[in-house]
Amino acid sequence: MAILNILHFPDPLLRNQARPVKKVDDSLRELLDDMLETMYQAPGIGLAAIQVNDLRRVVVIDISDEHDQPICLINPEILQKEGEEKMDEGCLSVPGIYEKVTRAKHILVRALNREGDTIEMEADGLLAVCIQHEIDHLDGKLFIDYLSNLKHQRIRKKLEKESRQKQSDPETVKRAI
Ligand code: GNR
Ligand code: NI
Repeated sequence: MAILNILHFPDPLLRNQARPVKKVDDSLRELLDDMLETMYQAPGIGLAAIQVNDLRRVVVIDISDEHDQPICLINPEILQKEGEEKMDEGCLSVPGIYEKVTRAKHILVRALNREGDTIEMEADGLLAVCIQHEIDHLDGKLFIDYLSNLKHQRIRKKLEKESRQKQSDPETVKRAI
């Protein structure tokens, strides 16, 4: 197992489109395990492979407090959406920013599980929000894309500044050497 490096906005790699997985094998299960470990450590309730610079179309989610209900979705698709709900969202790739986003309240999802079986699941509440947020990542989309241009620009400037400060931080320079 390994902790993977999470990319931060405005890294252009976060705009990549993920590619469907053709075969569910041990190499894919290893990625899923590393993603779960990375997500729990962050800590977060979801992670898309794109966020760790892997183009495979997979996400991991666990909204339980005990970190004992991991969900792995491979090639996930939303088959049905119903209703609307506005919820506060955050993202491990946009650290420190929390904003309200409107999404479907209830969804039906089809995906492969880690054994390669096709599964269908219904979700609402936080789980539905999280699944929609993760599938957006697989299509190069971030939750801040739903905000006004002005808010989007402000967030970009704030994170660009933080990233510049990190680059000149003596600890970061030491690690780079
Ligand atoms: O940890 C996360 N919390 C969260 C809260 C509200 C809506 C979506 C999320 S997902 C986020 C982890 C993440 O960035 N996944 O891509
Ligand atoms: Ni995210």
